[in-house]
Amino acid sequence: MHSDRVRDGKDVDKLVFLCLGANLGDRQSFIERAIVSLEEGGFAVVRRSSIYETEPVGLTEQPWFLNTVVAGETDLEPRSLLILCKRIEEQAGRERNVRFGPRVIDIDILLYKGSIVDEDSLIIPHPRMHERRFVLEPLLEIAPQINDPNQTVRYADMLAGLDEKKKVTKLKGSEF
Ligand code: PH2
Ligand code: MG
Ligand code: MG
Repeated sequence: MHSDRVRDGKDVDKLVFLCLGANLGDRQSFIERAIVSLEEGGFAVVRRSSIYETEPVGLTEQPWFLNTVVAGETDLEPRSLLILCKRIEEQAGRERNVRFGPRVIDIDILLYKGSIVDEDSLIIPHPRMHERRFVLEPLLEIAPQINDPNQTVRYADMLAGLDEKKKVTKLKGSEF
């Protein structure tokens, strides 16, 4: 945990991590606009990963995604944060039809201040994050030492042992 904290003085257990994804239209601008809307909604971004171009997982017959992970501070409770994310998705014009299918913007809560949430339609840590390269690579870029909330799994070890070999490449010039 130590080397994560020295980056910017923030303790990763006080941060909230979100994954943003887009695979329709001007993907990068949907991501940038969503980040502005998150800030306006009470989520203060303190770290951003690069933007990654990623091969679709799950439903493979769809355009490639841009994905990024952001870490932030917020006073919003998990449920209120989820409502904010859904509102931003809707305002961006997202239509919900195909599960795992194409979307202008998807905002998923990965980790919330090192805590565990298991409620109706709100499970944190995100139940599929540990098996997704498009989540783990950007996450580890901004929090290389991070563990799961139980402090039993290092996400770096999960990534190292991952079978999923979908392509994930940093978009040039997108580092922060
Ligand atoms: N999101 C999904 C399904 N598949 N694949 C990639 N590469 N990136 C995503 O964000 C993604 C996906 C469902 O939310
Ligand atoms: Mg998702
Ligand atoms: Mg989602």
